[in-house]
Amino acid sequence: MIRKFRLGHPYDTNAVILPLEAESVEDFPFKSGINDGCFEFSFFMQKDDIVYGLGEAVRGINKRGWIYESYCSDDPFHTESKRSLYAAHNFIMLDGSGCFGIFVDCPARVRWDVGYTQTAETKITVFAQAFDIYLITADSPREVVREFRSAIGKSYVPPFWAFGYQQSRWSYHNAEAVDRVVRGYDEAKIPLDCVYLDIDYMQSFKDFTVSENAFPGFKEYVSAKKEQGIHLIPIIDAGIKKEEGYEIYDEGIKNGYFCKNAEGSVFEAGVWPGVCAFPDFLNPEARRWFGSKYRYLIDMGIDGFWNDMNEPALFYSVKGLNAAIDEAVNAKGKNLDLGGFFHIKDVFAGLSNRREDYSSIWHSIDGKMVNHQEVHNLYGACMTRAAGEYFAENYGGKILMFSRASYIGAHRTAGIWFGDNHSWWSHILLNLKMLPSANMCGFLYCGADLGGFNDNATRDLVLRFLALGVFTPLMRNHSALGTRDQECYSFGGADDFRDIIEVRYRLIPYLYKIFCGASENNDLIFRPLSFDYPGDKIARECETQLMLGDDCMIAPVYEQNVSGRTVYLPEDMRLLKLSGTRVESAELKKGIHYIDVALNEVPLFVKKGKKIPLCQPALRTRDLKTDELEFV
Ligand code: MIG
Repeated sequence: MIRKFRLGHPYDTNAVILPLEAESVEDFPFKSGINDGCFEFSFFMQKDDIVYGLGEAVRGINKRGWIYESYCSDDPFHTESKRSLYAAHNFIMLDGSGCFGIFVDCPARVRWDVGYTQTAETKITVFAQAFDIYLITADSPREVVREFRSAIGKSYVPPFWAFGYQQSRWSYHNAEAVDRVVRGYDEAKIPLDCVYLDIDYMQSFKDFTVSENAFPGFKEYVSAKKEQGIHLIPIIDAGIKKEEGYEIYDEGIKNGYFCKNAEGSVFEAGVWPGVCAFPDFLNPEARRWFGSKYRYLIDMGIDGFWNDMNEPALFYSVKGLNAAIDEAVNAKGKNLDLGGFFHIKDVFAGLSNRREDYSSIWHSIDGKMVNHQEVHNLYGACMTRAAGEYFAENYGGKILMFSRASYIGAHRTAGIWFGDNHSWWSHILLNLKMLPSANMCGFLYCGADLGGFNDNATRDLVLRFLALGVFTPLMRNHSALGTRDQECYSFGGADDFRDIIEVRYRLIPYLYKIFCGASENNDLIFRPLSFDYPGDKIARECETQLMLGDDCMIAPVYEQNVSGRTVYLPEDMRLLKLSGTRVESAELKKGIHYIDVALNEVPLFVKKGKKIPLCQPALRTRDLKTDELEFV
């Protein structure tokens, strides 16, 4: 059952599509009240209760014992100490002494104190005067998720080829660099479907332009790659370069499509191209305009995009930078004491993504000026909605789209990736833990940067990361500027990498079926073990394994210098070790086992009486014979 409680006149976020009568928030059956102008409510947790949800967030599948904040943030350090990442996924649920879910439909900041201040209490603070809160009750956590998901609508299904393996880097600077990647994979006979274009394919980082120097004859180039079965996926950033004569900027100015300052001038901040204006994605007309701009690249044969920097990320606001420079100029020649020195240092260090700059942004929504803080968490989602709605209308389901920032609702038109992780072993597990949480919030097409984005990767890390990535709908290896190469052919011994990626291609028909089923039935692809074995204490506490679809369990290796890992089987299962076209199989009894997993193997645990279809691998998804299946 779903009930909806309303305070004030909330902005329509487009998250929930099921029409429901709103009750007054006064009837909300939780301890609640207004504190400091914010709405607060709380529920108690028994010792063994589990709290799930919050989608893309740090820490465990069980969110207890930390404080989280929904405030889309460009933060490349995904450590335990953080409260916010790029997304705002305001769905949380309790499983144990009760079974219910809560969705706070409010695009302003929301704080989730899940037993941080008071161990046995979850306290939720909504930093707004108008919102809807949904209360979902059902008999089991999986039912709560299904019920919630049916209210927010079916999840995005990408084109089939988007289940192939994808290679990215910031950046493959030009056509030669892209060709080297394709050649590298083809020569090593490792499957590949997509190569990514990061910001350097553009002219001076301007959206919807292509550098003639880097990619001469882009349209022909795209179609030549297409013939080879390779999709090129360009990045689109939120900021639009301030430059007279640049069509997008000029049109935005002429039509008033950019975000404003309080006094009505265009809000300006620095990102990659230097000073930028920011499309007012909250304004439906501006959204339609921006969405139609993707056509420039689609007409060149492009059929996939990733939307970046749409929290929005701000390196500096022009106002903030000028003030900082004034302070520095003032300090020149002075004998700065410790306080004085650190003040100047902090002023510059604090220029990026300042809340005070966000507060100075204004949107025009239905003719009304709305402060950015009231809708901050919708900015990226609306950028993606702009593209998604345009694609749905004009290209029905043929375009791959995923975004960095997101809000529930965006799951209907796009996927997400989990942003700038690190080449750290701990981030394999973080990737795993986000998967069921993202699924609860409707995001099915998702994945992390395999191999890790920041820092240098090692061969074993990339292999282990990929062995988890075999199961994630978005299977993309991506890394940052200046880091060590981490393409599958970069480390020597490419055979091991082929063995892993071929397993993915063998599983694609099966994974695609699970994916479409989950979208169709508002279900999860990945579930915590506790969803399936609620009475089993070890399963309930398991944070390193996941149920996959209705037949399988996965348990990737996530530590360095180990020959395998300990796995808990909540029932008798068959262990498959998949490697290239090899399948090793062993029956295992319920209980704890240490299993050996070589660097070129993918372990998969199959429940009794289930069969797993495999096809022959191919170098491209288009060459897969998806109707010639063998069953294990
Ligand atoms: O400030 O476009 O998360 O995937 O490679 C960094 C460059 C901007 C952040 C994205 C990352 C991408 C990078 N971008």
